[in-house]
Amino acid sequence: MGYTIISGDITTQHADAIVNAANTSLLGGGGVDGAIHRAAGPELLRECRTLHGCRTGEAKITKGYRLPARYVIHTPGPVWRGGNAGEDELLASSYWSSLRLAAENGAKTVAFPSISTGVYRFPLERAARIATETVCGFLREHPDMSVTMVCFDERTKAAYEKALAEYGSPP
Ligand code: AR6
Repeated sequence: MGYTIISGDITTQHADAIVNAANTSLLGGGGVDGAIHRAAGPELLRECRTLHGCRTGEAKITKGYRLPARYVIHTPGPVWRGGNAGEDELLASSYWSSLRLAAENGAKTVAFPSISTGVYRFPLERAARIATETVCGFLREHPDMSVTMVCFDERTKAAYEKALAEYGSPP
């Protein structure tokens, strides 16, 4: 199956690429971003400094350094501002841009965290629905790729499982 939901820590995933829920500076932060930088080592920040940031909803790629993953794809998801500031489209764009960058770099297996649902406060169920539609839509066009959604807590995992059940049959 092309799309799998698990609970776990994204820094231990043996995927071709893991996605980082970054901020627009790409210079690190808390949450999953902090965990990825800690696990990858200081070389990651050094490469990130050469990228000069990234716009919300877009994505940039680096090497994975000490991570088991070959690449890290950094995408700043939207900060939740109430829902009328383009948040839905920007979140979909974060997933789509990350997957397109993975495909362009030959990464066939990609692991995502739940983008924007931590510090950025995007409502979890709404984010899970957007992530599911976007990832499954992409996988239908790229049947050679597979995606794992790595959920850090049970509430997040339950939301992504519910969204997938409502979406219908995965690719
Ligand atoms: N593996 C998988 N998921 C994780 C991990 C981990 N090791 N650690 C946390 N999560 P957040 P955001 C989950 O806040 O909302 C940073 O400071 C977490 O439980 O990391 O996109 C950046 O620099 C939640 O479900 O990302 C930005 O400034 C999910 O990852 C800002 O936070 C996302 O939570 C981005 O905020």
